[in-house]
Amino acid sequence: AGVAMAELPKLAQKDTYKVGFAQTESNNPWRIAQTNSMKAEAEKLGFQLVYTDAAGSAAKQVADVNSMIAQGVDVIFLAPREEKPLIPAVMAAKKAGIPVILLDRSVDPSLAKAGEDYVTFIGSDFIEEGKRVAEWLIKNANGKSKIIELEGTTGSSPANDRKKGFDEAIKAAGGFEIVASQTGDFARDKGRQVAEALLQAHPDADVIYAHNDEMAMGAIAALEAAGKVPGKDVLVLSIDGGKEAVQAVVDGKIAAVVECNPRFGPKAFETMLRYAKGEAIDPWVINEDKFYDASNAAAELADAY
Ligand code: GYE
Repeated sequence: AGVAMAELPKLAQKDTYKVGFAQTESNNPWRIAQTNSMKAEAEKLGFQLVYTDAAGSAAKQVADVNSMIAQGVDVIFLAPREEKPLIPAVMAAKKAGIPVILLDRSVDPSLAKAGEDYVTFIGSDFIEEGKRVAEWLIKNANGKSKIIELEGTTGSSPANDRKKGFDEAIKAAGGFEIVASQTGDFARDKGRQVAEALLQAHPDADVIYAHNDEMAMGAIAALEAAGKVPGKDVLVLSIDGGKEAVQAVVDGKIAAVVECNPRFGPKAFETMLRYAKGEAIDPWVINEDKFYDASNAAAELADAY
């Protein structure tokens, strides 16, 4: 390996760029809002956007990145579906001299490093998100204690970290039990099916913590189908803070939501242009998340994506 290989590829300063955006899937409002934000910002700047949708397949996403490399894009924004399978894509781009910026999800830090293999990870602190949900529950449980956890996509950084942050805080607090924890793949229908099965196995569960809004909405459908009242019999907690979920907080069906804002466009392109200028970029460009519960949901509804 030559010296150049050890270094992050540079990005030249130009009037316009051909920019790749490798999206992971488009089956939920969060993803659609993110894609729209990226497209709108590229258009605003007059940059060409090469957009791909991996349709929920890490293998397709690797192929999508390889095709962007073949098309000679200047830079690649990658939303890696899972932490490990996208490593070869990051390395292939690096080898081809194309800088990669990770959006919204990260890769396994023991296998690829910011500032070395990719420029930076732009996104939320998922451990903190899980912890904030747990802290709200610890304060507001009112005797409820048996938790069903609906995990996001197995092997994805938000699923790993939202679980870690929540589980550790819940364990440290004492008095709670996670009676079941299973993946719903960040998807509404899968979340509904898994919640339905877990509610049957654990009829005394009185809290559902979903790693995203889509699964929370699925869980609400499962609760209602089982004749239970969300917000009363069972507290539903979520992460993302889309309009539908914030409305569900207003309606009392979701107890609390940590925001995870999908509007990445302005920050993504600003970071890219700072990198082209030769500015030092932090290994992690952290997004700040708001928090919604009954105290502020109505006032915040208009701003939710
Ligand atoms: O919470 C979820 C989406 O990676 C942060 O992925 C993102 C998550 C988001 O499918 O709804």
